Amino acid sequence: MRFSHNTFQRIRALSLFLALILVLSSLVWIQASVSPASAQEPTAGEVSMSVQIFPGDDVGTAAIGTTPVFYVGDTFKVSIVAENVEEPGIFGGQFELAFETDYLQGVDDSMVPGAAMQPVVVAVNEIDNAVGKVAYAGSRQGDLENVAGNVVLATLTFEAVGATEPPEGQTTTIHLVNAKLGAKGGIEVPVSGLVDLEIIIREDGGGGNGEGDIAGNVAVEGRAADNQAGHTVTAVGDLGGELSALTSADGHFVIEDAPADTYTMTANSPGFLAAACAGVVHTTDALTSLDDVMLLAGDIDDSGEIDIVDAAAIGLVFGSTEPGEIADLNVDGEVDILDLILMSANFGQTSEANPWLCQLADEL
Ligand SMILES: [Ca+2]
Ligand SMILES: [Ca+2]
Repeated sequence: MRFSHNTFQRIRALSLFLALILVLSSLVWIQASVSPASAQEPTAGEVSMSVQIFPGDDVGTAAIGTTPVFYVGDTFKVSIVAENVEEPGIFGGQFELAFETDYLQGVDDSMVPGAAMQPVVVAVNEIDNAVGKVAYAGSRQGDLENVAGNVVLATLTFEAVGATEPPEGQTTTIHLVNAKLGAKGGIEVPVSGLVDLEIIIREDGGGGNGEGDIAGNVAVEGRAADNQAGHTVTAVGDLGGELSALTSADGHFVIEDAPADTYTMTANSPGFLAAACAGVVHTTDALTSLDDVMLLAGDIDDSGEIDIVDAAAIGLVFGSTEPGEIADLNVDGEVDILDLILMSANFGQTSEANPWLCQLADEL
């Protein structure tokens, strides 16, 4: 068989075309396989800093690419992270956060340096909830190496105090400003971008007593039913979480949005015998409602036992009209025989012998 000149040219053109496609597609393949790695290795000077929700916290409906949602009363942790720090790394960093005080408050003393920076010299650690500002400056301490990679400079806790919605989708922003990084020797490491954190805050549906809450009533002896404010209820989870709430005047308490866990609940109030209830299984899709508890009067020193030490403690301040005196068990403004009677009637009682039967209804 003999090809005509034309046919030969067509075959040659087709071959070249196919070869070109092969070369192009392999280039695309090389590009595709190289891109992810190169994204993790930016050129020098491309360090960015961001405010991030601390991993592991309950972030409501948040998923990648969506705005985190919290409810009024929630607390959440944020980390300030230096990202893509290349060798030789950083030795210290400073930053400020600006936030809207109508929506957010920083939790006092909650700011701690990131683990990778430890041990660390912290020169500035301020949370100013009046103006909505956080300031931090910390450097590694002593003869240590720089650190590289994604470096958490510090972590702090915010409380959501006001709703950003409605209108739906309205957010509040934690702005990252005045950020600087430096390496050993006092050499500045340029920061190319600062990434803020936007969040949505919603009113809690019905202000508690809803799905995921733990609620009940705590009263103390010797006081009127409408004079039961300020007793403490603590929930300690088997997974290590600890939550607490105070009673309102009618003795009601709500621990809002408690993570699913098995809790030991403890009710306590100064001057009264603490009562505990173990093994409270709580899920986030139901209200865990506990049975009422009445705390016995007279454990002045909070030892878990009403004994001679408590009697002596009342004797020591007998006749006192000092406001807030713990021995004034019935809060009538004076430590007198009525308080001693309340205590003496419980002489010998212990917390252990007087548990909070918080799930009585379930057990019957
Ligand atoms: Ca005692
Ligand atoms: Ca009294």
